[in-house]
Amino acid sequence: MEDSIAFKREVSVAETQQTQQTQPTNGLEVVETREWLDSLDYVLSKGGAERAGRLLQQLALHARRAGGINLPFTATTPYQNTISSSQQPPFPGSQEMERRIKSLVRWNALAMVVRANKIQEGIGGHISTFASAATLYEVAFNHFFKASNESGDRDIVYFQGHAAPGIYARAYLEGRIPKQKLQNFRRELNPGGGLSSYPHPWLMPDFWEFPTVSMGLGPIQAIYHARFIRYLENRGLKTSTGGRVWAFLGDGEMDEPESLGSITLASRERLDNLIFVVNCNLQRLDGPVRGNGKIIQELEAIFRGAGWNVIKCIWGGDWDSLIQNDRDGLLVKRMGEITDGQYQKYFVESGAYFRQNFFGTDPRLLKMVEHLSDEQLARMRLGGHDPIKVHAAYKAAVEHTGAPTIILAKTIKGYGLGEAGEGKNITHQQKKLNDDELSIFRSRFGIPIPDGELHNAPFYRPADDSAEIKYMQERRKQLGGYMPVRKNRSTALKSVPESHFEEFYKGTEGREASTTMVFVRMLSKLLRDPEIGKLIVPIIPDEARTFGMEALFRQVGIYSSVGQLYEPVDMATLLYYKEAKNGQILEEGITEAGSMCSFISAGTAYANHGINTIPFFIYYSMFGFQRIGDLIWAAADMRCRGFLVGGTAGRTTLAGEGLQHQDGHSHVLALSVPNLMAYDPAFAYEIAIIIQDGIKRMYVDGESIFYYLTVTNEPLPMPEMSSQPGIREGILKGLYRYRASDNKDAKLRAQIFGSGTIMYEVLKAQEILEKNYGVAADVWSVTSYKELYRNANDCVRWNMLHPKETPKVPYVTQALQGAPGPFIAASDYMKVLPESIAQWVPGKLLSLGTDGFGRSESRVALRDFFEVDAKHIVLASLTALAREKQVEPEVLEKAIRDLGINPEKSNPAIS
Ligand SMILES: Cc1ncc(C[n+]2csc(CCOP(=O)(O)OP(=O)(O)O)c2C)c(N)n1
Ligand SMILES: [Mg+2]
Repeated sequence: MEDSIAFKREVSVAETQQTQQTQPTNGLEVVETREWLDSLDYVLSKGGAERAGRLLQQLALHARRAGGINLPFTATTPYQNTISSSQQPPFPGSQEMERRIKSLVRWNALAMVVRANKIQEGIGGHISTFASAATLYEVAFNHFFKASNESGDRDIVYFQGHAAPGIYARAYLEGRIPKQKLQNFRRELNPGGGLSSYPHPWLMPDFWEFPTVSMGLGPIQAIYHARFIRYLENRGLKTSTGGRVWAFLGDGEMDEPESLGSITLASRERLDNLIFVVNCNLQRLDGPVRGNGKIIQELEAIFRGAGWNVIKCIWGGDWDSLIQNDRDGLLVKRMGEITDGQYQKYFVESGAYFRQNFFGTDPRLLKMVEHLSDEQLARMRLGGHDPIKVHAAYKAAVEHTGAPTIILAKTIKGYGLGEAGEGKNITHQQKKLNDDELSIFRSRFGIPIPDGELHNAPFYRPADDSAEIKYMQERRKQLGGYMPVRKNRSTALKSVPESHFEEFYKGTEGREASTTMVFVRMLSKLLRDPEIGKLIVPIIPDEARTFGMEALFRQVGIYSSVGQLYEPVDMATLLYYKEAKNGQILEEGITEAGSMCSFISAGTAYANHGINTIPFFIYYSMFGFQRIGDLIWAAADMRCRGFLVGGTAGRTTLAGEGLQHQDGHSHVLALSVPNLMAYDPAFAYEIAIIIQDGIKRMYVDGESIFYYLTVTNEPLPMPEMSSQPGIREGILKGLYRYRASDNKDAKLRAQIFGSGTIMYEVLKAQEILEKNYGVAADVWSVTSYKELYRNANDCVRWNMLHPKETPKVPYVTQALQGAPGPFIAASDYMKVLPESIAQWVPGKLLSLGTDGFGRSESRVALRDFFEVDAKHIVLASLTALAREKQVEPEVLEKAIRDLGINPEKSNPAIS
């Protein structure tokens, strides 16, 4: 934080120096300056911009050598358009027609929000975001967004979440969304269906592709998506090229760490297929983005510094002649002095105020605008509202090679709302307009709705054969079709090869292996498969060695867009660090957020690119849900497929690492994601069954689900899969009897649940119970509490709604029916996880889990501390029996002593 404040100060100091030092102060200097500028103009006109640029560089070098002049570092350029009026290309369409279409879109977007709130007070919605961005979108829709291009590829567009009403309004005019749905904006459950508040592929799977409304997730995803497209191309999985990724963003949104955190990846990878368009309306929700500074300059400095092509689009055509005549740079100096807060004031004030406050500081400035009336001055358009300027910026962006582009377009928030909110601090929340305000807006944009009908803010769509509708349809036809459109563009896989999994059914014949090792071996086998091998995308945030995955470096290579330009230090070894242009592993470095974005790109490629890539993102489980939970939520919304693999998981299994690393709650957090399958397997064969079924369900059957698996680093012998009937079903549904007690005649019986590596503690407890306490316990492997919970809830709900029908019995109840004795659960996760199914267990459940902070210790000590080791499982089992009066309290007291448990030890949940 401190850094960024310092950086901002540096920028504004540099800016001030730039403007102050370049101003000539006396007569001779003025003449001298003129001469130099004239010479430069001559070189520019004769030799072009490149020649002039070289000359300036030579001058700077000469100045340094000859006079020791070090020009101050400036990350910014003057507060002007990057593309001057003389450089701007002619507008390729009918400006008048496009203005009329844009007005129609504006009206319907506004009407949608106003109507929704008239019908239902407080339903919400946003008018001002789209109002400021309408030109930015319309120019793109009419001239740039390619639904398919010459080589069969298409553009990918991340629409700013709060601009959704404008995107719906356009789709309505295109005839893609019926009026009834527009009427049900934000009321999706109304008869006939409605429209979701923001872009949600889950809710509108034929329309929206990317959920962007959680700010910052759009920009980071766009970067990784653009890079993933290159990955697909370089690996030969995608033949067509030329599609671009556009991300439309708010200037306030750029404060999110995710917005800026990965921008150097884009320049490092030379992603000239990526374009950010930042709508710089200078406002966010509460007020100005940078009242005391200038967001455009700040973002320019950041992105130029990161190696992006920056295009500023600040002033509209109304300013052209003033800027051209600003030979002494007075105007540009004044433009650079004004803070954003003050610019916002100009938006709401009169032309007279603008004249006096902005131009009035210097008589020469006042003279520049003496030919303009106050009204004309007040209407001087900004760059982001001028289609010619916006078109010029987009054209330059798509033609730029070698680097990504960011367009910084200055606009007014709530543009067109006038007194109802234009440029005002309250404008973000504005969703109601009175009749007068509606009338002014209607007249300003020339919508033919009579006064008498205005009150209800009716939608307006001209006939299909009207000039406007025909024009917009034709433009989209030329660009390959409508946008946004989401659909599954891939063909389902035919089957999942079972042979790769069979080895794991057999177990390790006494050898010890961690489930992480098992998983890596399985992945390595899948990578060799002739059909799906190439589709697998292993993603790692700099933890491959932690997970024992380094063998894959050599096997499939690490993706690098430039290959390997150096001789790796370990070249002589078998498993050297091999980077290659067609490398398959995405070794992302230390960024779980970036890795998750790659996961999303790969997991949604079936829809976005028609390619069934299967991502496996393996990471420290602690840095998943709690670190990047919002991206996982977005992945769920996007119907993303693939496997999230939480490595070295468990609160007591990852010894030594301590509080920040030991994960005892990711499975609790996983409960919150509706379409996520979450498994905590104990054995190799369970992992094999789960992954095999997962690939089938996602890529053969096309289900909109994805997976979370935890794997651990404790080496243990992996048993063979038994041939008991229903074992596969049990593994997938979440529970099966792993080892029944042989002693069927015992008087004391218990049922114990184990999962993950705690399963081995449960098995030890089973032995102790039988040997020392005469308790015959059956051991159950619970692979997924989440699945059991979901299934049980489903049954309860169905039974409630169908009281006369035969009640459905939850799977967990069915499976455990008739199992004698109390139930005990032990998990390396919080107790709430087993407790979540307690009411459906046919008997009392006593749960052991790892509530509390982890700490640095050995596994043995940690399991004792968290009370999940064999001795605590024995005690819990005896306690459960005592509750049922089958065991005397004295037995418990003795057991505590015999087992070496300190009853006064501190409670791990709050220690
Ligand atoms: C992560 C996150 N935090 C907060 C919000 C709430 N929010 C919605 S819009 C908004 C202001 C947006 O300002 P800006 O990015 O400048 O967009 P504009 O509407 O001005 O184009 C905020 C804070 C959100 N949507 N996402
Ligand atoms: Mg804004």
